[in-house]
Amino acid sequence: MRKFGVALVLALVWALPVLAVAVEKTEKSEKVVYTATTDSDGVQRVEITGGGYFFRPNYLIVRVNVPVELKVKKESGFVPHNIVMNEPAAGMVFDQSLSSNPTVIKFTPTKVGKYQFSCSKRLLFFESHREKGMEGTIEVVE
Ligand SMILES: [Cu+2]
Repeated sequence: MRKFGVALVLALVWALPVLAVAVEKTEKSEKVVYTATTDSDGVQRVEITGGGYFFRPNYLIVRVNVPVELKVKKESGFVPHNIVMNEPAAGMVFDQSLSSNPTVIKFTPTKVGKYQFSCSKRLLFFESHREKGMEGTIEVVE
């Protein structure tokens, strides 16, 4: 009985860090939706912050055929990040490194659908930033 108790405690001690990591991962990939509105000058302005290892918001909803100005910046820290999308058929192609000074990416989405963006950085043989949670979606709607 006493042996069983010790084994149980050991099992819990081993499991806790695993559980903690699992929870952290879920939080990182939590979906944060932002629906763009069109300013009086006819532009949809959206801001995205990237960091280790997330984009916030990570799900944008924009109108088709209305220009978008995507202001991107990086959370403070030394790890380099970028934001990449390669959807020429939908009018959205960019590859922008992120810095703490915001940069504006301009495009006009031309096709309804859901398109992925991500960070393409990876340190050596480790998981890519995308695999760690640095990805998101632009949903283009009518
Ligand atoms: Cu990154």
